[in-house]
Amino acid sequence: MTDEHGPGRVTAGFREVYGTEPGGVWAAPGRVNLIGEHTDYNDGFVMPLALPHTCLAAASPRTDGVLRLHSGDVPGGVVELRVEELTPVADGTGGGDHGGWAAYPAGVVWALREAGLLTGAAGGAELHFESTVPTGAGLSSSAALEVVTATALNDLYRLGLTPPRIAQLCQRAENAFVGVPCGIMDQMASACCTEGHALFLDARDLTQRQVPFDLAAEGLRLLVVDTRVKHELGDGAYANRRAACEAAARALGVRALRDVPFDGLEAALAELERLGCDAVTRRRVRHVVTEDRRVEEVIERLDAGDTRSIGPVLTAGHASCRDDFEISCAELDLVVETANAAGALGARMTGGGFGGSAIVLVAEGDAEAVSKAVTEAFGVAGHRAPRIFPAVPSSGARGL
Ligand code: GAF
Repeated sequence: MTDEHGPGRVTAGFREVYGTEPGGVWAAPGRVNLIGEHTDYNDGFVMPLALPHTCLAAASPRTDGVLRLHSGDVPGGVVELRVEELTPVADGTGGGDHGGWAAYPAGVVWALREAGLLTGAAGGAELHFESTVPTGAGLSSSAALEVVTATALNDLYRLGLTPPRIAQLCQRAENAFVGVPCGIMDQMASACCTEGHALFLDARDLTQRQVPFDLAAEGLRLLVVDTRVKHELGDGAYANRRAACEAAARALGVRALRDVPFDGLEAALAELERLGCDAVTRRRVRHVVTEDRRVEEVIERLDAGDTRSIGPVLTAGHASCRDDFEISCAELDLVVETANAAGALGARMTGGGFGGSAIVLVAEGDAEAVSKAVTEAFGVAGHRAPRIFPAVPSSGARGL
């Protein structure tokens, strides 16, 4: 990372805002998900990798219980809150407006307090953030903001939290304080990924395996294509997908859809039909169960040292997101179709859907032609030009 976007710049930003030197500087990355979409809240499998793009925080503790938050990326001044007064949106007290972006770090402080980790007068802090994770691109800029906050406070207050525990507290912040019903993938990716690896995660018990993912050694590249669209539909539709999955699991008498085995899928779908469950919900179930299987397939192929062969599995994952889970959109479909027609090995949407980004697996020698084909297709369709960059598997949250 160049110092232009590194510790020097965020330290200077902190100094300018607060007039003192920070106690330290921390970084937490955004992510792309290689495979395993909308499986995390079904207790299933995911396989994200961290991007080189990070949210940086320069921070110092305070002893008066005051929390001061400032972003170098968002216009506006310092947001000042009292730790003991932080109130989640979901408790019915009407504390809904936490000031946009500041709700994420404030929610993390709230979650630490609720867990009994910040007590008494302690727990105040001053933080200044600067991020290179594109926002609204489905690349987990919010999780990066949460995880960098928790990682900084963990060190400043010597809380002794492990990266998975940090991820859980950040998910709690987002679910209960901000009010977004996300799963655990993004926070785990930001907290736990390591350079040169994808993270194979079991979202039920958080067991994880770092899977070597050295694309350059195999003459491959993974491109991120940020479509630069975010459809309004997204927010309510995420909660709606989650509710449908949970209802189907209840109807089947299992704890989560992860408990429906791949070879028992047809029987489970027939049982749901018999119970009067609608065709849409049955398609949602089929996506989740087949997607868990695709994660296992990708793992098997990577373990066998055959990265190229994961391409068709990625493309099949996209078809399932598009047709069964219905979370794609015209722009994402256009990336996948165009990239594959132009010689990519496979492509799919990544993240929550309804816009955001796609990933494209491509031989290094074809990367330019594929990028050009996608950009041209966007021009012809009248879409804004997409932003395309390589996903280099990078490190999770850390002190700098
Ligand atoms: C979003 C959520 F935050 C994740 O938890 C996950 O469900 C993902 O959408 C879809 O796989 O990024």
